This record gives sequence, structure tokens and C-alpha cells, in this order.
Amino acid sequence: MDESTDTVPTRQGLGPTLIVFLIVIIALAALFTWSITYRAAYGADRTANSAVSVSSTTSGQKVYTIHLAIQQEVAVGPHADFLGYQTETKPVHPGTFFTLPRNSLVTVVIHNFDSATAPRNEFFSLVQGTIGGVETVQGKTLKVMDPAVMSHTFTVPDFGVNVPMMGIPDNAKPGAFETMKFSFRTPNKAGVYRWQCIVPCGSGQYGNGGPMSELGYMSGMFTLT
Ligand SMILES: [Cu+2]
Repeated sequence: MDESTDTVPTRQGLGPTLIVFLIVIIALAALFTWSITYRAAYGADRTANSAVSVSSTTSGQKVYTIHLAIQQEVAVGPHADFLGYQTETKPVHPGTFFTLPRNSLVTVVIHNFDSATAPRNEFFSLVQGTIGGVETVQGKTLKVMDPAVMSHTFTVPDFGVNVPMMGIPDNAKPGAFETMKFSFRTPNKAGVYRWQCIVPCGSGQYGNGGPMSELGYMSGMFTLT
């Protein structure tokens, strides 16, 4: 009789503590599961502006320089095995989303670590829309690239810009890259402009799958403000 009423308050005292304890354990287990399974949406990571540095010419004009790499594997995010344009910052980011002023001078420096892929349309081996109608490849000025050594392009249809990227030779040493450099002026109109690689360098029957069909790898956006 009395014994049972004596023990009840003791059990009631333990109850809430046990519930709080269990909630904490469940929350920690959920947090742990989330932390080991979470994969940031790499293509939605719009931070490529870490690749942009701003300087001035002697006449005081601002130059926006974009430093990018083309990697055979981006090595992060949900498609770590996709190839893609990437920043050379640490940590790396997708190198495809940029916010820049309209009517500004942009210089792009690209290190291509990937080998050649045949372009489907050799028209895109012509350098178009850049200042002087040229790019430099390993310091050499080009107006047109041999399609046999093409690997990717940097193509912004609305800017009229198309620049072929040279691939590394098949027998290149690990870590080898080709350096492309070119400049263009952004249009004097604010807006969002898509850009992409035109070489079918992705997966699937026509090479337009995988990194070619998902933003953040072989395509992205210029937002002009
Ligand atoms: Cu490509």
C-alpha cells in the first residue's frame, strides 16, 4: 500500500530526465547521419566569384580577371567524377557562376588539365568575340585552333564569345595543363546570360550527358549588374 505510493514519485522524477536524454541521443544520431550523408548541391554553389580578382589598367579602367581550371574530375559534390570548370581557390568551387558589372573588361585565364575531345562542329575552333579576335595558348596568339587538339570551349552566345581550349597530349605527365588567356567586354545590358562548353565532352551516346547537361560543370551563368 504505502510502498507503492512511495515508489511512484521516484519513477516520476526519473521520467522527464530519461525523455530529455533520449531526445538528445536521437537528435545526435540524426545529426550524425545527416553529417555523413549530406552532399552539398555542387551545381547550385554560386560562389565562382572567388575566382575573380579586380585590378586597374594604367588608364584607370577596371579589369576583372577570372582564374579557372578545367579538371577531369571535380572531386567534390554529388558528381565528384564529373569533369568541369572549377575555381583554383581552396576549397574549390564550381567555376561557372559569375556576377560582374555590365560593360566591363574581363580577362579569363584557364588552366586545362583535360585531354582532347573531338568537336562535333569545327566552326567552334574559331576564336570569336574576344578583344583582338584572339586568345593566347601557352603564350602563343591564336585566331583558330586545330580541331584535333581541342578539348573544350568557353562559349557565351549572347556575348558573341567563343574560345576553344587546347587539350593536354595523351602522353602528358600527371598534373600537366595548357594555359589559355583571352579578354572580352561584357555587354552594356544588365541580365543573366548563359554560357557553356560546345564540345560534346560529357557522357552518353552523343557526349551531351552528365557534366554537359547539369549547370556547374560545363555550363553556367554570367549575371551582369
Ligand atoms: Cu567541355
